[in-house]
Amino acid sequence: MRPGTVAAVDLGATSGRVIVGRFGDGELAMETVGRFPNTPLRTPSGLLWDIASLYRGAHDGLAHAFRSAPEIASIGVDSWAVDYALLRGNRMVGTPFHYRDERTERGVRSVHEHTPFAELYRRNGLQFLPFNTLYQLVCDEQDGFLSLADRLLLIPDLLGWMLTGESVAERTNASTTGLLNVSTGEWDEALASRIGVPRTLLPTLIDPGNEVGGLLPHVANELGGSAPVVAVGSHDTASAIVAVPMRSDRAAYISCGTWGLVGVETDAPVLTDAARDANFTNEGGVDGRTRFLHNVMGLWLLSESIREWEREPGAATINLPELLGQAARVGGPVGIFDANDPVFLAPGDMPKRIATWLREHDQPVPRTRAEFARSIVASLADAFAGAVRTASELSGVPVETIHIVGGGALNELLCQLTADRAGVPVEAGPVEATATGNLLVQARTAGLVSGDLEALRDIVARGVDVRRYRPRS
Ligand code: LRH
Repeated sequence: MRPGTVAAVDLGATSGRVIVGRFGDGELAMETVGRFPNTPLRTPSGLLWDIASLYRGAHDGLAHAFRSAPEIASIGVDSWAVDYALLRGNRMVGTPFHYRDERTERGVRSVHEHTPFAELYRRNGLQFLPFNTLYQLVCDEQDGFLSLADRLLLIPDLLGWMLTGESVAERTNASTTGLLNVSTGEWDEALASRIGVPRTLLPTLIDPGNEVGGLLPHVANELGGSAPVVAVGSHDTASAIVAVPMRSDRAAYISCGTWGLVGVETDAPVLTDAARDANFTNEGGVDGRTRFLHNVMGLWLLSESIREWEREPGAATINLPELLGQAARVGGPVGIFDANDPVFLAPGDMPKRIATWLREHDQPVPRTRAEFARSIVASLADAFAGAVRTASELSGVPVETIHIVGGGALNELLCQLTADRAGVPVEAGPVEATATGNLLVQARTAGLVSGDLEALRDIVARGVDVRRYRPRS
């Protein structure tokens, strides 16, 4: 390992951060220099991302990063998948939609009218998620917006463009659009044109580790420093998987934040009918690996419930660790609901939807917040364990350990119940997996570290205190 410093911009669905990573002495030391909220906007157009405030947060965080570490060798940006901005020349055409906006229902109907899901799966290898980019694009096409644009940029590529003026499509995130051919890793031009997306809208594909470009002069000036933007696994989940300290031939991972992304890493896509029927996805990983996984609803169920309770008149702010402590002490059985049910996707009154689901399925309905939290965590653990089992069966990867990374690694009840339900030990950590994976890929490009993903994972394993949970009978 050669000493050096890189900076990660990591945008999550509820907050963003800028993290400086210092490599040296065989270890990575991370310093969070910027943290900012990501609050979607409900407007007459629909549910939108406040992209200007995200750029502001990233920008100010990077300025702080250069003050703290003027020697920064590169900058990498990652975010949630699927969402994008349309551009014409140097202007954005409107504000990017949030994937939880409900407009995509008609997009799904339109696409499936001419291309059945089984054909889509053969071509793009993706699980059905109603918000996959191609369904969103059909809505833009029908509303007359595609014809206004000359290109589309996924969110991390959009931030990259704001910083450098360069327009590219990083491949791991492009793999979530539905328009990338799962076998060739290239744009599926025939499919794009069938749904009315001109080839010219799709930027040149680049891989993690490739340079996007240098900072625009005014940006370098504002930030008080300069460094190239380098593509990382710009899909946050791709970056997170880089930082799972696992033996990928015998482990499963759960990248648990807003979503719970549950699966295994494989060398090639799994495109069987069984994988399709189980709604497993083949997303592109760093170094050409495949992320064979399933989206489970994740901590969104809990955070959206808390938001609802905090909206009640006179409500106090809810302390999450305290609530989880109370949930852990709930005695007796709680209702288990299907954490994969799409009724839980949209923003809104989550406790009410959970109660309705449980009532309709003759299950006990929670009476207190602690019981709700317990029901959510137990249902997630159930869905996680089921998805691990399915991932293993469909891929042939024997699972001896389940790694939980991301914010969910801090949730002791969730980790323990997942171990219990799966009958497999859980290793929890790192919490900041996404930023870690982002920094590691940049460090490799900068020549600070070398080797394959296993070598990068060794660095994580050496530096992180993993917490172990044995399954209880
Ligand atoms: C997690 C995530 C996930 C996608 C969803 C849109 O942040 O990127 O991998 O499916 O957001």
